This record gives sequence, C-alpha cells and structure tokens, in this order.
Amino acid sequence: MSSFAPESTGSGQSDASRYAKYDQEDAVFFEGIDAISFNANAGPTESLVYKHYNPKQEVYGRSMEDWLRYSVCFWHTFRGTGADPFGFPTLVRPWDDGSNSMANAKRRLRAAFEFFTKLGVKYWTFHDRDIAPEGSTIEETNRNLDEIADLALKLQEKTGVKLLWATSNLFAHPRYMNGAGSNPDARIFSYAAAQVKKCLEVAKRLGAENFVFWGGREGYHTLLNTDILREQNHLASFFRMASEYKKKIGFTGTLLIEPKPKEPSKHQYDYDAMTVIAFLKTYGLDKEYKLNIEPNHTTLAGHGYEHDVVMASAFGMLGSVDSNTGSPDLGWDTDQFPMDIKNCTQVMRVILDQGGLAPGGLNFDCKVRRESTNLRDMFISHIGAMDSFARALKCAAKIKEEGVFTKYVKERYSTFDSGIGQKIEQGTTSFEELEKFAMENGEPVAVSGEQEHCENMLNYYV
Ligand code: XUL
Ligand code: CO
Repeated sequence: MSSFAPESTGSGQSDASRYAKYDQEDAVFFEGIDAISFNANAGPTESLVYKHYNPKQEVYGRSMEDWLRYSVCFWHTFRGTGADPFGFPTLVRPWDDGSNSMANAKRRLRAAFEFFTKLGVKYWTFHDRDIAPEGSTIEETNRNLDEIADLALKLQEKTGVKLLWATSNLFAHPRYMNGAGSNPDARIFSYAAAQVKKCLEVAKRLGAENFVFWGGREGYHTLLNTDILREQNHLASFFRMASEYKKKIGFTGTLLIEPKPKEPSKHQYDYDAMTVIAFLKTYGLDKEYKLNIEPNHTTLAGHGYEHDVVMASAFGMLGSVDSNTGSPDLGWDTDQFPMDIKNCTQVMRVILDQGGLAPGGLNFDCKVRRESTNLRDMFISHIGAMDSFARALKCAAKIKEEGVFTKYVKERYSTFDSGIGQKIEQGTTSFEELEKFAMENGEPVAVSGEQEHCENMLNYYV
C-alpha cells in the first residue's frame, strides 16, 4: 500500500445499491465478454481469442491442458488495485466497494469464478487473507475464512475449477514485520503456526493439490540484530510441524517452498532454488517439500530466467511454477505476464523432460500494469501468457522430438560413458589412478563449447 494512498481501495462511495446487483447469485461481472475460444487464424488485433492454446490438442503425447495446467492467482487479479509507492489505486472494479467486508469478499469470489470459467482455466490459487478478511481474534478470522471457503467450495463444484494451491499470508500484517517462522518472538511464531494450521485445514476441504510457503519476511534487514542460525533452526521447526500436521489431518497436497532472494526483506533465507534445496537437506526435510519456482524471483537472484526451474528439476524437486517474468532492465519484482517465447520454451523443455508438472501447474502470479485499466485487460493479459506457453510447448515438443540437444549434450559428456570416465562416475577410481592416466595420455585437447552453435539451434525452433 502506498504511503500516499488511502487505506481503502475503490471509489469509497457508500452507495450500497451500486453494488447490490453483484450480490445476486446470477450476477454477471464481465458483461460483453464471452467464453474465450481458439482460432488459429485470428489476426494480430484480435486479442480476446487463443491463437495457440487449444486445450484438447495433443502435443507430445498429451493434451495441451494436461501439460500446461494453467492457474489464475486471486491476489493480483482480484485484489490488485494498481496502487504503488507513488500513486493511488487505478484498477477500480465495478463490483468492488474497496471495503474489507464479507459481502465484498463474496462478490470478488463470484467475479473470480466467472473469470476462470470464461478464460477456460481449470485451477486457481489464493492466500488465506486474499479471500477472507481478518477479524479481531483468531476465532473470528477462522469463522470468516470458513464462511468464504463454503462459497468457494460451492463455486468449485458448480464450475469444475479446482484449487492448485493455497498459502498463508505471513507477511502483510504488522505482527509479521520481523518474520513468521523466523520471528525473534515465540508468541508471533505461535500465531503464524495457528494461521497455517487453519489454512491447511481449509486447503484440505477445498481439495488443494499443493500448499505453498513463501517467506517474504523470513530473512533480515541487518545482521546487527539477528541470530541467523536460531532463525533458520526455528524456520525448519515451523516447516517440520506443518508437514506433521498435514499428515495428521490427511491432507495429501504437496508442500512447496517458493524461493525469493529479497523484497520485502533485504535478504531472504529461501534465496534461490539451490539454497532451499540445501536448507531442506540440512534439516532432513527434503522428502517432505518440493519447490514452487517463480522466474521473476530467479532473475532477482541474479540468474537467468529458467535457471531455478532447471536446478530444481535436476534434483527432483520442481513441484510447480509461478509463471511470470520480471523486466530485465528493472531490479525488482514486477510480476509481469510472460510473453517471451524463448524463455517460456526453456521452461517447457524442463517440464517435458521431467514428464509434466502435476500435481503442480503454471500459476500466473502476474499483475496487469497499473495503466492497463480496462476489465478486458484482465483477460487479454492471461490470454497472451497462455498463448506464449502454448507456443512454447509446441517449440519444446519439436526440440524433444528431433532430439538435437539431447544428442549434442550426451556427446559432450561421452568420455564419461566408458573407461576412466565411467570409473569416475561409478566412484571406483582414485587420485593416484587419475594421475597415472593423465601422465600416460599427455595434454588433452580442449574441445569447443560451441555456445553460438547451440544458440543457433534454439533459434531454429523458436
Ligand atoms: C511474492 C510471491 C507470492 C507467492 C505466494 O513475490 O510470489 O505471491 O507466490 O505468497
Ligand atoms: Co509467486
């Protein structure tokens, strides 16, 4: 929320009748926008149509919708206001009175399910506090969440839209300013545990296929006041208890940790994929958790777009993807819709290689720009991103089918397939034997890495 902006969003007008029509069960929120269809021949100015995403079309042995498992996030698309540190909200939705009331929460949820349905997306994601207002006690907050979950369940059953994942917002409320699971105060640690406990129960009730932890405030701003070892020990205990409680209530969704190096904290413990994998292995939690990778976080960590997706998958830990992008010329989390086919293709290559993402998916943790103020921009942005990944799926499938990279990379490591290389891989040699081998064979000829050749090959497919 902006330091200049008022607390509430929307018009601030208290005329209840303006919103009353949206309280009806059969209310229409996106008038004039029909279900989005596929037309491969649509022209460049036609934006409310899929030109590549054809859900039932088979690609590389499965339907597009099976490979892609698209999901819309509730927080950006139905709680985003366009407010930034310099300006007021710009995204005023006709059904949203800007209040934190239960009636407003229900209107937003109904609008969301109409949106998912018209877009043709089968999954959604939310934070507990996106969908239901916080009360003045834990009991009141939980009652609010249960009442909204009742409606969510009804809407899920009516539309067939499913919950990809739920998560607890452990970063927005002032109580969490110094963290949740890594907070220096045990009373706040306990409060966060109570919040996650409830959210796991709700996730189970709504059939969530995963549950995400993103630790925006699990980190530090200065080392001068921070015991980093105790904080990470506590965080590991938090994750251990979450996993124990998941099993206790019979929730079968996968637990996922979403790495991010910084923002809002100066340094976040879940810095990037390899840091989280090392953390999980250090604390013996690597069988209980996988990773939800967001490429905009990867680039904030100073890596290339697909780096963390590749790393997590290589170690069997890629659970889901928050498929967005940053702006490489900016240094923060812009959460833009992914429109770069080459980046998307690199991600889809990994997903095909590991045989799919299920029970994870491609969740659009993306927001329209604060200048994109039309209701139709909500659709156009998602359609553009879905078409980008559908195109990427086709490119990646062709790359896999023709196998040029597989062959090229295999050949590059072929000295490890037999002889001394095979012994190295099998762990059956020693420095003494390797020294003897090196002396007998003389100076090895260095082989070109041929990066430009590889880049040309990629360009051929994209
Ligand atoms: C923040 C972010 C979150 C998580 C869920 O950068 O990506 O929205 O995805 O808390
Ligand atoms: Co995210």
